[in-house]
Formats: sequence, structure tokens, C-alpha cells
Amino acid sequence: MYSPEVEKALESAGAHIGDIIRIQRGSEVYEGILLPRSEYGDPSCIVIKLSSGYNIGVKYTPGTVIKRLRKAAEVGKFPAKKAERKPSLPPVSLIATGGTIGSRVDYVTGGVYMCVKPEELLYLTPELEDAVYIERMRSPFLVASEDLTPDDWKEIAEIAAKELNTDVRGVVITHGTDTMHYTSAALSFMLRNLSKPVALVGAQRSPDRGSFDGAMNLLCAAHYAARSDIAEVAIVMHGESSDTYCYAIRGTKARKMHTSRRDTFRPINDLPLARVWPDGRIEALNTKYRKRGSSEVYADTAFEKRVAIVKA
Ligand code: DAS
Repeated sequence: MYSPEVEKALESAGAHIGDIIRIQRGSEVYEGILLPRSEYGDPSCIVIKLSSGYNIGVKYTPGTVIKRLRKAAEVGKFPAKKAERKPSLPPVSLIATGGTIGSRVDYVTGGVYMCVKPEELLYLTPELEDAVYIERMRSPFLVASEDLTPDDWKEIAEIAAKELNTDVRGVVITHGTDTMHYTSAALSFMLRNLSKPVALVGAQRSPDRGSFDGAMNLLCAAHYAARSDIAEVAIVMHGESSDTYCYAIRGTKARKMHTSRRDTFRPINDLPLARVWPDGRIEALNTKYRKRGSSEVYADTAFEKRVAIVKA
């Protein structure tokens, strides 16, 4: 909320967040998208996004004139890409749980939102449409992974087991990176009789950045789920900092090593299961792995939360 004077001036101009406005203060004129006040911002400074992309605050003083130029609706909405059925492509299920990979910048307000519709992921990675057919998209919740609890692991495991017992080739789970290795370990134990690949995938950089890694990660995760013969839970993320290939790392052996590097996940005391290329090639790097089969998967979600670690 802005100060009462600013709110009143905006109201009489009919200006709402997201509208394009003009602010005239004496000889100074500023035009841009009206943004909400930032939490610690001066309430008498009106924040606008200039066409250059920069946000500025313009101090509201007596005599400042505000004019609404265009309504937010005319500025445009983030489109959601619908999955088209391509019977020739292998079917996979996608479970969206949140994290940077499922977030998007709203170019109207400049805010970052978790995708409310998993189809929006397709908009971020259009190549996916030519790689696999997304048979179903499920989204039990959309949260940053630091907020996940063991109850969420159970819910993901139950949904994944159901999906794996349909005719899909595998399951892709989009997830925040901070605790992805905990979820991958939990799912590795919870998904019993696993007979198909399960890929956990995220992004270190957000989709509005040129260095967004989520598109290639998602593509490789989809290839792992659809085309590999490895029936294991794996984290599929950049293998090196360039957009070359991803590693599929066994769910119980992965660790996040860095806060921002694109190749943050590394296997610990293990080789990666495979190198997955964005064009669909999969090179097995580890000779020991569980092979694809036909057994019925079930979720064993018994979990004891009352555990203490005693460090000596
Ligand atoms: N906070 C992080 C999380 O959700 C962001 C990310 O890496 O996706 O784990």
C-alpha cells in the first residue's frame, strides 16, 4: 500500500497496479507500468517500471499529476501453452511441485509467481512438445522446496506410484533445488518395486534470465523418463555449466554443492547413472542400475519423524 495521499491520487486517476501511467511533476514526466510498493519502500514514492526495464520511484508531492494511459489487460497476459496430443511420442506424466523451474516473472508487475497451471511450463520449454507427450499433469501443491515436509514427500510418492502404474513411460517431477536431494532420497525408498524411471528436475536460474537452465533440464528429464531403461529415481540437471548435457544422478547419492552454479548437483561416492543429451541420446555411465520392468509400483510411505542426530 502507498500512503493515503498517493492511494487517493491513483484512485482519482483510475490507475491500478499493472496499468501504464504518466506521472508529471513540474517539468519532469515519467511513464511506465505502475508497480506495487515494495515492502520497505517509501510509501510516498510511486514505483513504475520504465520501458527500459528499470524500476524507479517518483516522489509524490503536491501538484503531481497522474494519468492512466492504458489498462493492464491491454498490456498482455502470460500465455499458457496447451499440450497437443502426438501419438508418435512417448507418454510421460508430470508432477509440478514448485521451485524456480515452475516460477515465472509477471512482466506487468515485475513480480515472480509460481506457475499456477503446469501447462505454463510448456511455454517455458516449447521443445518438450516434440520430445514427449505429456499424458497428465498433476500439481498437489506449488511451494519453494525449503518449505516441504515429509508429509509432502508422501503425497508426491503416492501420486507418482499411481502415475507409474498407468501406461506412461515414466514420471517427471519439477521441484525446487534446495531440498531436491532430500526428496529424491525419500522417493527412492518410498517407491517400491520401481519399474520405470522417475526424474526430479529443477532450475538454478529463473526463466526470465538468459542463463535459465530449466529448459534444458526439463527436456533432458523428459528424455530420461521416456527413453532410458533405468528404473530409478534420479535427479536430472546440468552436467556442466554450459548447455551441453545433463547428468542423471541416483536419488540416494545426489548432493547440491553450490547455490548458483548450473551444474550444482554431483553424485557422492557414485558415478552418475547416465549422461542425457537434449537431443534424446542417453549414455549409461554406471553399469549397475535397476532395469525397466513391468512390476506394479507401490508407495510405502511409513515415515518416522521423531529421529534425532547426535553429533560426537
Ligand atoms: N528456493 C529454491 C527452492 O525452491 C529455489 C530453487 O532452486 O528452485 O528450492
